[in-house]
Amino acid sequence: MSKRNQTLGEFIIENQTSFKYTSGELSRLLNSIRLAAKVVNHEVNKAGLVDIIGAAGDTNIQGEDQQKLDVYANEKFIQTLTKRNIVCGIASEEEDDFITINSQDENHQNKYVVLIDPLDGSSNIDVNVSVGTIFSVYRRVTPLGTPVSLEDFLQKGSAQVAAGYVVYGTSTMLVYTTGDGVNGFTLNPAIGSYYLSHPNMQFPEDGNIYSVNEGNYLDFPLGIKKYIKYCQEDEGERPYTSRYIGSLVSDFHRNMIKGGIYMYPKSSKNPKGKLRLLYECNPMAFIAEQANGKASDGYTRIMDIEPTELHERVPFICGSKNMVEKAEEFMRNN
Ligand code: P6P
Repeated sequence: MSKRNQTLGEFIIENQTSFKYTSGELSRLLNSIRLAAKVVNHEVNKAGLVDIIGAAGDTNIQGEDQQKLDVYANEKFIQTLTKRNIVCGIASEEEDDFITINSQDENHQNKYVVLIDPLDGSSNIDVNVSVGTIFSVYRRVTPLGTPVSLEDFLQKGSAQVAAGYVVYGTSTMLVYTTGDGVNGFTLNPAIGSYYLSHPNMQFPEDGNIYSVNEGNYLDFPLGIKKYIKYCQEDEGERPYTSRYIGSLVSDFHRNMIKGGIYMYPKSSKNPKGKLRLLYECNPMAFIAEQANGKASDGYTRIMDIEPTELHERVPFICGSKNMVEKAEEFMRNN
């Protein structure tokens, strides 16, 4: 049972009995993410004041300019998860390959792997628009006592044991699920504690916000074009409004509170879509479904997609159930 203004630490302890695995490690894992998010939040909030923004001069596997905050966030989450000696491996958008964590786990006894987008929406950093961290947690599937392998990361989203995001916005929030609903915690920066501010978050079944980069409209599949026109049809009054921040975490968070749909379809520039299945779409899909929403690639449930490679991309449609189902209907019929 959640109590408003409970701290995140109290909430984790109170609810760990509802978690079906040995929840001690998972609680410690969530606590390490909580700490890393506070450290990253501190840097994000002062990015404009110190010379930490701007490209780090390097590019990640996606061929995208790595912003210094990307690099910083990646290092902090990896460092914190490693120090807590909880996970056996980490995969990150900022790392070409997965990282085996055996500095303190030389016997490979840790059960969990974490996949993370350390700073999503980083192109917004230099223009002071909110960005986010997205994480996904699995139990390893290869035998304890052996080094973690790619197989431990290439699991369907339906096998996730936890997923969440941090949104570094007007306030910093950590929103996560362990499969028993979605809860949102707001950071009080003055004392460095997160407080339960959004218990049992739910997507409204319907909404009137659609989030898509309409600059790519001409390149979208016909079904998406027709769904966008359906949203824009003026049936006596404009039923929908377009809101697109260019930061998945922020668009998703707003849509979950107000009702809406987020779409990143495939296009000639992104023939498989732009968003990454393992550390963007799967965790957001887990959260969406736990909040009575829906997530698909237009045809298939995101969490049923069998991953084949660490950084694979998929088209992504996610949000209020009735809106996603309407978009899927247009995709099926065109
Ligand atoms: P575009 C950020 O790079 C991101 O992965 C999501 O956070 C965001 O929704 C999307 O890409 C923005 O992409 O092509 O519209 O700028």
